[in-house]
Amino acid sequence: MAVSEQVLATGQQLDTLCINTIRTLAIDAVQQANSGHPGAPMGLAPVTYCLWQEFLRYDPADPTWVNRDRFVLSNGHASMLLYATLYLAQVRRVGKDGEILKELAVPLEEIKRFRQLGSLTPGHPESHITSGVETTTGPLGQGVGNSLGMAIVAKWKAANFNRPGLEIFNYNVYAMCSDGDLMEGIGGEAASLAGHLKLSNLCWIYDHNSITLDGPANWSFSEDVATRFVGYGWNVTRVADANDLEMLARAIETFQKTTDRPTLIIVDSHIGYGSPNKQDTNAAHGEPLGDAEVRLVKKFYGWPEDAKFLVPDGVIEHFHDGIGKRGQGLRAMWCDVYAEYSQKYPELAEQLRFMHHRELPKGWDKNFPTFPPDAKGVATRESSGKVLNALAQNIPWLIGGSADLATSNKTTLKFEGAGDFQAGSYGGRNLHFGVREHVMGATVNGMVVSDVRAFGATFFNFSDYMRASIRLSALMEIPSLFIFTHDSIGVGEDGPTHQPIEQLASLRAMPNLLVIRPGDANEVTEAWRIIAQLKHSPVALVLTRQNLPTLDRTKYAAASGVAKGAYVLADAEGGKPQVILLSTGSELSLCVDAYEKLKAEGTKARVVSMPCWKIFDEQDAAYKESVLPSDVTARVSVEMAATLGWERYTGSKGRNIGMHSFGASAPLKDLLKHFGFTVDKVVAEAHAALGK
Ligand SMILES: Cc1ncc(C[n+]2csc(CCOP(=O)(O)OP(=O)(O)O)c2C)c(N)n1
Ligand SMILES: [Mg+2]
Repeated sequence: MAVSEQVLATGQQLDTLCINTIRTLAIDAVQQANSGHPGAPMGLAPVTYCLWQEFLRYDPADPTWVNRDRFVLSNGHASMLLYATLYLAQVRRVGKDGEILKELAVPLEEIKRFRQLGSLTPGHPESHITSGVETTTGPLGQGVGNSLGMAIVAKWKAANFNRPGLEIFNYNVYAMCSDGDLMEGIGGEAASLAGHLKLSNLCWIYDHNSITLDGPANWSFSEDVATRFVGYGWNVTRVADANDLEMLARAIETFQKTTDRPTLIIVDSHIGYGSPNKQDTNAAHGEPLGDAEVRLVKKFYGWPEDAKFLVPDGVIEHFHDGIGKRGQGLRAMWCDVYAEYSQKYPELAEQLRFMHHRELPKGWDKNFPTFPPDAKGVATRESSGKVLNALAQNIPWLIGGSADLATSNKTTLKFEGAGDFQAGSYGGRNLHFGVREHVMGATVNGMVVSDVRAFGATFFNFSDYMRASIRLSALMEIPSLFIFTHDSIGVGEDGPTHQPIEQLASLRAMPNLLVIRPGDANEVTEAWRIIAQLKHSPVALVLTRQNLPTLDRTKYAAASGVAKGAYVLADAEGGKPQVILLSTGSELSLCVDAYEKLKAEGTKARVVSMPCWKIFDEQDAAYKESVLPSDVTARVSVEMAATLGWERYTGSKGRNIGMHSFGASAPLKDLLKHFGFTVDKVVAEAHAALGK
């Protein structure tokens, strides 16, 4: 092939050939798709090449190896950089059940289908679509947040699973990031917490290219990043030219030698051609170069100008001789150690197997509490804390924490040996995220893709702060667990700044996120039964601060109905109601009281508890009809939140009791009266629905 002839096959030139192959694959893919960002892959190709080829402990033959180094492309707009690297390193595809397939994760044909419907190369990296993509990135800042969770779990696994002479976990986490990642608040939250935790296994490589989409980065970004990170407690090092493979290698070696802090490598790069002498225009940045520019660029790289998707002879072989052989050797050595380990510690090995496949250990729901009827009752945050503590004792890899509200969220794991996760003592199961909701979300996601079951907690109102991360967990199809307490105006005196209104409706609108708002303590237990078994959906568990009655299940239906998302809790005699009351959470008992009143006056009512709309929506038509018979059109929903969406269940003749404004600061009993959450109001609306 012409190019190979042009380039002598000496070590250095082969490096250049490989780097330029990454660059031109990115250029051609973006050009063919007529969309995408060629600039960052062109600038960062040498950095990625150096890291993968020389350092990453990664075996392309098994991208699921549990002790592999993680590589996160937080600047996900540079996705072609990752796709090209996965292709050239010949990373294998992983099947649905985690089996390694013969096919490549990203074959060349898929690079040619960059950004096309159903391709393995979507616009931004998506971990549930492309093997070898560790986490979904694109929204800037999320990837670096995920990398924090990955590094936490790496430390946690090492502390809990390594045994003398048998070090089975010692992997590092590398995240590549851009100006945008470091401008975003979540990036700062992540850096602050990583520095605090002294996560020496975490390395961020910052593409300091002095440009963002709108123009020069200094239009909006002029702080001294190095000093900032030194302040966070990071080790900061600098490489003055992204093409300087030797200096890059030295920086990565410095990271590997640093044992007491995370490392930031600031790489000065030039967007576009990748030459320090050639600062090209914005055309090379966030959009395709155009045919003429593509030819010029290829000429600059010594590439045949007409060649498209060219992979010169020797390139794939060179990757094979580098990361391929090194990774294979490292994994083989690890497998030897692991063989001995699993013989000596079969229980631990079994745990790791369960973790990896998101399986539950035997007896995972033993000691789940059931709660006796109690008119005064208990807050669902409180009952949830009890179930969580039971579950966490049964699942040793269930870990998590709160954004400085653990005492309020009742999420502390209190049993013997649970411990705290802190700098230098990485075995604990209680994490302290500090007041950093957004990165708590991203961290939980990074933890979940690292094989633990992880949770994060805060007040429901602040779910907005972490929404972007929740959304990615839903998109990634991973079972992240978000626990939200203080779920309504029920918080009372804290007032409207702390009273969620639209959060339920907005989270219910999110695809693949289960929103569960249990109506009493026993529904909480059942909710956790569902949550524990989730493998591909995240959950928002929405809980009260205030007490609510524990319903008498000998009088009303069993809480096991929660498994179907909604169920008939109380019914009219003979099952033929005139009116249906639908509710969730703390308003469920209000509906039960209204039901009793209606019954006493001779009105046939039914109460439907609907803790999870999404699960109910997935039931078969017959079940749904049995819960909400279509000929009963007199329906009233009751929820202390925005009513948006309830019409789906209450229909055009239904009534919706809810919040139509922000809340107010006052004792709860006054708020209930003021906003109309009373038995009389529910009865009145039921009458109105019946046309009485
Ligand atoms: C949260 C978020 N906001 C906005 C964008 C859209 N966007 C994509 S790249 C980019 C900025 C590019 O600048 P930089 O981060 O420096 O990356 P570079 O172009 O230098 O690779 C923006 C704003 C995004 N991906 N995520
Ligand atoms: Mg930039």
